[in-house]
Amino acid sequence: MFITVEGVEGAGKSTLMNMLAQSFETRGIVFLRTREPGGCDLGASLRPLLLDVSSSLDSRAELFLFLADRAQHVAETIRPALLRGDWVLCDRYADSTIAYQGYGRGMDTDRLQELNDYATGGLWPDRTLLLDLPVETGLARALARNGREGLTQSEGRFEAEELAFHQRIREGFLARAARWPERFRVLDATLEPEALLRQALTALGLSC
Ligand code: T5A
Repeated sequence: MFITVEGVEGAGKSTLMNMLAQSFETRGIVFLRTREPGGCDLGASLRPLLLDVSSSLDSRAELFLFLADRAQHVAETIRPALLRGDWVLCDRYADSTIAYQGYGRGMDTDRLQELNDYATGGLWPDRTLLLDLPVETGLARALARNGREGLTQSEGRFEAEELAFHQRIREGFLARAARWPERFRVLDATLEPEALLRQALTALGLSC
């Protein structure tokens, strides 16, 4: 089973994925945990270019770097794991490109869908957990976390965008969830982590 976790900045994806990973281990589910950008060696090299606030990337260059990461990530990591029969739990994937570069940056979403099809060889998730919450809440969480952990803005190029950008992204994710209801499950990310985990497990057809 190929599972992706999506959402706006600070939605709680990493926190939920930590809890899901623990739950899968307890159940004896063999799985691979990965993320984008940066789930393969190529992506690890691209990640600083994509996320560093000091990068000044043209939107199309940004798009193709995300797609290059994804193509390699699928070929090298995700598809082999699925062929072994492992579950794959991925933090962001193609829906992020369509939400951020499409709805956020204003690129043509149908074209982005096609480019993602090409980059991934048509591999789309079996289940996408969309963590939905007001963008102000997510950004505040991300900011508080960065402060607590003493992080700089070194990975904050998208967090630094204006509020309207993040709002368009939230709406874009919700539009995709409405278009593909059999794949998406929209979860209430304002819930406490334990309650959110229960929603996620139910969405994956697992007992709580
Ligand atoms: N991007 C990515 C594109 O533009 N196009 C693409 O194709 C792709 C793949 C990646 C950036 O790249 C963009 C999108 C992103 O801007 P990233 O560093 O990987 O950036 O970061 P994000 O994926 O955005 O993740 P975040 O760092 O914003 O946060 P998370 O993982 O969603 O949230 P998390 O778990 O770290 O939680 C944030 C804080 O909130 C608390 C946590 O303790 C933490 O302090 N928290 C909660 N608080 C209350 N209730 C809950 N349920 C909570 N869950 C977590």
